[in-house]
Amino acid sequence: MKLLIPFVFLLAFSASMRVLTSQGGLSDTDSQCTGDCATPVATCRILQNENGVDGLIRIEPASDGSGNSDVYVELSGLTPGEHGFHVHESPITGSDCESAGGHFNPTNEDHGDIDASEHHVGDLGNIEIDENGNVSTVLSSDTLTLSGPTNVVGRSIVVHGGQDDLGEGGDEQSLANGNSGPRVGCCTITLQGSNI
Ligand SMILES: [Cu+2]
Ligand SMILES: [Zn+2]
Repeated sequence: MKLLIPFVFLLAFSASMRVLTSQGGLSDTDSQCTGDCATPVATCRILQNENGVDGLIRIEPASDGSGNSDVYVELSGLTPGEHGFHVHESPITGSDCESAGGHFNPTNEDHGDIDASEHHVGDLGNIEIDENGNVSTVLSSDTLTLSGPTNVVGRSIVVHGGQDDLGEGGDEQSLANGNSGPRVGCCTITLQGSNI
């Protein structure tokens, strides 16, 4: 009995310490998770250019746990209809959309639609512009990411003046870039710290 009392006391003491430690641990984790632990979000801002195109694109991991990336697109100043829309391999130098280079294609595939069995990682298909020249849509890509070999951060997004033939054009250019026409808007993709 003499030994039992200190033992019980010790047990109770160590249990209360565990609770304190775990509470402290939780709040520590919270305060550290404003940076690396938070959901990564990347944005790409098209500043109004001589074509009159501007807008914002935001990329973030899909919240459904699918591993896809959601691409939120809000653009204005475009001509109504379908416009090719892609991630290109290089950042934009100045305001020259030609500096974007070719489509981002780390897996060395042919050009295609966003959900085709074969397509460039950067292929996002066409975006549909309404009669007022605007688009507000969300695309879902199962290939591009914000880390690893298919990371698009530091690369660029280009919106084209014409429709992407999605690799079905029957010529060599179709399998390279979808014959999407001139580059009417572009921006460099940059990583934001957090979406909180
Ligand atoms: Cu393009
Ligand atoms: Zn492509």
